[in-house]
Order: sequence, then C-alpha cells, then structure tokens
Amino acid sequence: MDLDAITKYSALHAKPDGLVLQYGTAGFRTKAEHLDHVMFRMGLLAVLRSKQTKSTIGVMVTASHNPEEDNGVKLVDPLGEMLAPSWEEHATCLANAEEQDMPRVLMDISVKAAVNLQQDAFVVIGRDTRPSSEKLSQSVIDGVTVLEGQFHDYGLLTTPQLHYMVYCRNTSGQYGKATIEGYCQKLSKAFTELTKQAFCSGDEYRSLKVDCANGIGALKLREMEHYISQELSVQLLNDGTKGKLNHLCGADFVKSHQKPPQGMEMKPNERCCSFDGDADRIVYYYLDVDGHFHLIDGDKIATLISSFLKELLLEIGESLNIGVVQTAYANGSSTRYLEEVMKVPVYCTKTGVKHLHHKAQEFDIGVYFEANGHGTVLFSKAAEIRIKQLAKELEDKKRKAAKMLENVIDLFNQAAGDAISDMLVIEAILTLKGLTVQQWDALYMDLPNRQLKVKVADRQVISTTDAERQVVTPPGLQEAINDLVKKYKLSRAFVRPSGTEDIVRVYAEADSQENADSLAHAVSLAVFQLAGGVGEPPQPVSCPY
Ligand code: 16G
Ligand code: MG
Repeated sequence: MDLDAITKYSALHAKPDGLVLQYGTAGFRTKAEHLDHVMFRMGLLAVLRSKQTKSTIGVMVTASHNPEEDNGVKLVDPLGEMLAPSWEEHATCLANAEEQDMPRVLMDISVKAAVNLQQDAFVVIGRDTRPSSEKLSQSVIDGVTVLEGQFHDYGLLTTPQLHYMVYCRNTSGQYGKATIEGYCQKLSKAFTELTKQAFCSGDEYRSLKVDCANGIGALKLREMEHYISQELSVQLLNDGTKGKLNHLCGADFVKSHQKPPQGMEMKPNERCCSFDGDADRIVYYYLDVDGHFHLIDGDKIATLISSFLKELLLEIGESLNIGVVQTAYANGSSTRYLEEVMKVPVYCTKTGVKHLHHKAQEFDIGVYFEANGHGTVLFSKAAEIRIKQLAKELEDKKRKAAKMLENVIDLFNQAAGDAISDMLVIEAILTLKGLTVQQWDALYMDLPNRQLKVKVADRQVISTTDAERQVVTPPGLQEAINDLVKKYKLSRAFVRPSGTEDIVRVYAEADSQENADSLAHAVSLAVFQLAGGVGEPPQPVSCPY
C-alpha cells in the first residue's frame, strides 16, 4: 500500500473535522455536501473487500427515497448481497477516522480482515440521477485508483441493477450478462415466455401507469420498454423531465401518505404503481368508482406472488418448501391470510432488506417483502436445478407449470429486491390469473393502522427483541404498551429506534382507523414519557396528512 499516495489523495477529499457518520441499514446517508470523503474512503474499502473476497465488489451512490439534496453510498458483496456486518464496522471506522489517522485505520482493517494486498481488485460502480451523484462517484473512483484497484463505472443504474451486475460478474456470467442489455434481455425473455401462457394472451392489451419518482427508474424502465412492448404498455409519469426527485411522488410518498403521487391522473380501477428514487421498491394502487384510494403494498404483493407459486408447485406435484418473510410492519391481516387461508409459514425479521434476504435463503423458495415494497423471491440452487429438470421431464399441464416456474426464477432479481423485475412478475401473474387490480386487492382487507414518529434525546435507549416486536429497555415501556393494546380490538403496537433517522418509530393497528390513531398516540406518549422525549409531547392524530 502506498501510504504517501493515499495521504496525498485523501487530502483532496478531506474529512470535515468532527463529522461522525454511521454505516446504517442501507449504507451511509446524509446531505450530499458532507459525503466527498466518505465516497473516497468507500472506494478504498471496496478495494480491500475485493482483495479479501477475491471477487468483484459493487459501490452504489444513491440516497434512495430521501430528498434530492441527500446522497449516500453502500457496498455490494460478491453474490449481490449487502455488505457483511463486520465490514459495516470497518466502513464506519474508516469513514470517521480523522484525516491524519485514516491511512493507519486502513492498514488496521487490512490486518484485521487478513487482506492479501498482493491480490487483484475489481470494483463496479453505479449511481442514481441526483445532481451530486456524478461527482461523488468520481470520488469513489479516486479511492479505487489510489489503491490500484481496477474498476468499471456503469454510470446511471438502479440499485438492483448494480446488485445484478455484481452477481453476474462473480458467477462467470452464469446468472446473466453483466450489461444493461443482458439485464433487459434476461428479464424480458422470461416475462414474454411467461405471459405467453395466458389464456387470453393478446385479447386484452395490458397497460400500466408507472410513477418513477423523477428518478433513475424512469431511464431504466424506458430502456426495458421496447423489449416488452408487445406484452405490456407502460406509461411513465414523474420521469424526471420536470419534477424534483422523490418530491410529492415515489413509493415512499405514496405508502406513507396513502395517496396518489403528484402528476398521476387516475381513472377509476386503473392499475398504477410507484417506484422509489433508486427503483428497489414498488407499491401498486388504484382509485375505486367512488374515488377512494386503495394502496396495494408489499404485503399484498407477497401474497399474490406466494399464492401463484403455491399453485404452480401443486400442479407439478413437487413438495419444495415455501416460506414468506415479513417484518413487524406487515399488516396483521396479511399474516393471518398467509398462515390461515394459504397455509404458508410466515417468519418475521428485523426491519432492513438484509435481514429478510438472509432469512429467505433458508427455504427452497423464500418470498420476502417489507410492507414498504422492498422485496423479491429467492430460489435455492437445488430448487432451481430440480425445477429445470422437471420442465424437461414432465408432460402436458405439469410441464407447462414447471416451465412457468422456470421463467419466474429468471424474472425475479435473485440479487436484490427490484422494482422493475417485481413489476414484471406482478403484471405476468395478473395476466395469467386474469385478475383485475380490485380482485387482487380483495384477497384480504388491511387492518387500519398508523405510523408515528417520536423525538427523544437518545433513541438508543430503546432496545428490542423478538424481531423488534417487544421492547427490552427502557423498563416499563413494554408493560405500558401491553396495557394500551388490551384496550382495543384486533390491536397490535410496537416501537423501534429508526435505523435511518434520529427518531423512534411507533406502529399501531386496530379494528378502526380511529382506534389505530388513538392507540398510536397513546403509545407515542408512553415513549415520550419513558424514553426521554424532547420538545412538545405528541399530539393526538387529528388530520394526519
Ligand atoms: C432502509 C432499508 C429498508 C428499511 C428502512 C427502514 C434497505 C435497502 N433499506 O431504507 O429496508 O425498511 O431502512 O427505515 O435495507 P427506518 O429504520 O428508518 O424505519
Ligand atoms: Mg430504495
């Protein structure tokens, strides 16, 4: 390692004194102007990680659904997964080292992680459409270059596309070609073959309105569009030509405000969906004939997909195990429907894609979705091989079902939840089953729910267990929540410190919206009183939005 060169170049990406940042649930995230040194250092770290794993590592520059002025960075591990936890710690140490200590900290990491510095390194880089992203990704490249790593800069990509590229490169192209063309070809081929199986294929021209959050999803869906235009016509809104990224639009806005994004004109019963700013989240929605807005979130997406998969497995007569993975935010009705009506096992993990992804890997077929629309389906290698074999061996209807499953495997991005891929799967399933958006929505009724935020002096005083469903500290808070929950029917509530904002999140559901609001407020007050609330005590939910 040429420490002199590192010191010299690092000075060009100097860390502001005293700034402390944490590698959180989805990497580093803050105002773009504070991130130059972090980007340079993540370039360095990616080289070490690449040397250590003898694989290609990804670096994605994005702040997802956060405001346009923010930015962020995360590293992608060899199989397209999130960075291993021990390396998250290295990332935090490196990002926070004061300028003069940085080379030493870098050396310490390479010793601790037993990195062979002689090994070659290769890093791939992607970025979203934020105005700050181009310059920041150049800082990543500077870091990679100083440590003499090789790199390929993909330029503009969705986050899941970067995960895909990393996965392809580390499996010698077996998963697919590590190019945008390879990505589009793989997904569109699977989509076309799958939709061909529909009875009424061609009879009804399918169309869909997509709110692209004024982000990268618009550019990348445009690229996909001409590969799929025979089967699906997509109308892109909030495509970035006018509006600001994530401003009054995108999956996060629609999910948290439970209303349509700006710029979306919806006719009754028309199917619409929203991506988030880096296109790794998707939610659907529609207006009914009375003009009421209906949100179809990640839970209902998971339900549609798992019921389809179960039917196909039943058809081919193969007992591969399916598991559905959710978080505490999953609507109680969805969990009940999956367990009691569909009879599929449901598991709950902590919030954050990496936890769900990890759990889903335990099954032959692991379906995971957060209510907010992050998710995908993972197939074990053994399940994939078995299904491909059956698609050759079986006959007639059974063979058709096995072939469909084979297409589904190719259509899901196995490296990460992907709004474009999920959208194509959903559209294919709706076509194959002849389902309208209302019929899909009617699978079950969501329980009314409310999410609130509480400001406290130190959110880390709240610790949780049981996949964030129970509070451990501060003492007395869980008992207080239990007492409050008992007062309402069909009720549930939990609190957890946010992993991305300096606040405590409160979730409550109950038999009516009024009760969910009232329970959420009462729980917020308990948090405020027992966990060191600051500022004004939480007010009752009156006009929430
Ligand atoms: C991040 C996570 C998301 C999670 C959210 C929770 C990834 C790629 N993203 O956006 O999965 O739902 O954080 O935020 O892991 P919170 O901790 O502020 O509630
Ligand atoms: Mg995102």
